[in-house]
Amino acid sequence: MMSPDKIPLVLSPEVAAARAARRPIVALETTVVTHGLPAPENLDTARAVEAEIRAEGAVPATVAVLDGAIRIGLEEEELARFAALPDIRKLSRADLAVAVAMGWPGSTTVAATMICARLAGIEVFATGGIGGVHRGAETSFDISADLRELAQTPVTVVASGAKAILDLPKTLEVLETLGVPVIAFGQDAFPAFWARDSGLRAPLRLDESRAVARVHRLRREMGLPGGQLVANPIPAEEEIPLAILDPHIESALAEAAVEGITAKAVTPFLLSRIVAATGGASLRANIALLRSNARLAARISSDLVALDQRRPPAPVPC
Ligand code: PSU
Ligand code: MN
Repeated sequence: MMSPDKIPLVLSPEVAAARAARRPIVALETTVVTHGLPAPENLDTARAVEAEIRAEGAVPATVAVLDGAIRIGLEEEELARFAALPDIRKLSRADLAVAVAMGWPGSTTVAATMICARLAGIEVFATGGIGGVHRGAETSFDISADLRELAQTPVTVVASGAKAILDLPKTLEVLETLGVPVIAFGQDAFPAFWARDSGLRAPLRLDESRAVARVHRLRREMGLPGGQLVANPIPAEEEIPLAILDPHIESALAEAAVEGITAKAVTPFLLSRIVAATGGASLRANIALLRSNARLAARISSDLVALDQRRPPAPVPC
């Protein structure tokens, strides 16, 4: 049984005010800041993503574990201080409570951010790419906890699909097994992060943020647990086609195998190798898609607020 009063959950003044006023809020993860993007672009991007959400009339809530508390919403200086700490752990479902109890600083993955968002009553979350089934999972068993979290925690996650460092067909199969709606936004193809088209068709497609919000509400009313994955393709001007990235992905994977990288270290290792291999290009694309996902998430969150405010029409007097 969840007892929110016993959980050290600290909302920033801005997020607390937004909650009280029932304004739209969008959660943001911090593993992308601490383990996904290089400095100094990581902090610049975090700020730019928050600005996109504000520009759409919503409030950003950046999530992290700091000083023994789950923090929902960080001031700019707090985030900079947090990101500069030594040994920030990458926290997923398994580690979140341990880090809070032990006072370890930690950034939240997609799975952990969904858990924290739900605790804070936030229903929409924007990120870049979700974790998934790694290539070779049939022997390594490396499947991100993000997938099961999508199956059990009622948060809509806006991401540009998943990176092709993963096994995308297997990732889609597992999401289907788990009953997670995978909704391509505005196109038929499942996007592959830097590329708009993974070559795979997404199981579902919606073209409007309002439709995503309606489905989110309907799932709750039907008592269906879990969230939904909204796969938003990178803006066309910024995309890097798969053919250009594939060789870099292959060599990053080979390097990970040679160096014996496993478990939590796999995703950050591959990400850093690909940024290095593509120079600025993949980083610019990464920033563009994060901003674009933040805008879409803000619109979905605003649409949810609008749905909740819609009262049934007054009865016709006779
Ligand atoms: N994919 C990206 N960038 C990221 C991540 C994934 O393109 O920064 C991060 C996210 O926080 C995601 C996590 O939840 O990595 C998945 O890690 P793992 O595969 O260890 O579950
Ligand atoms: Mn893993």
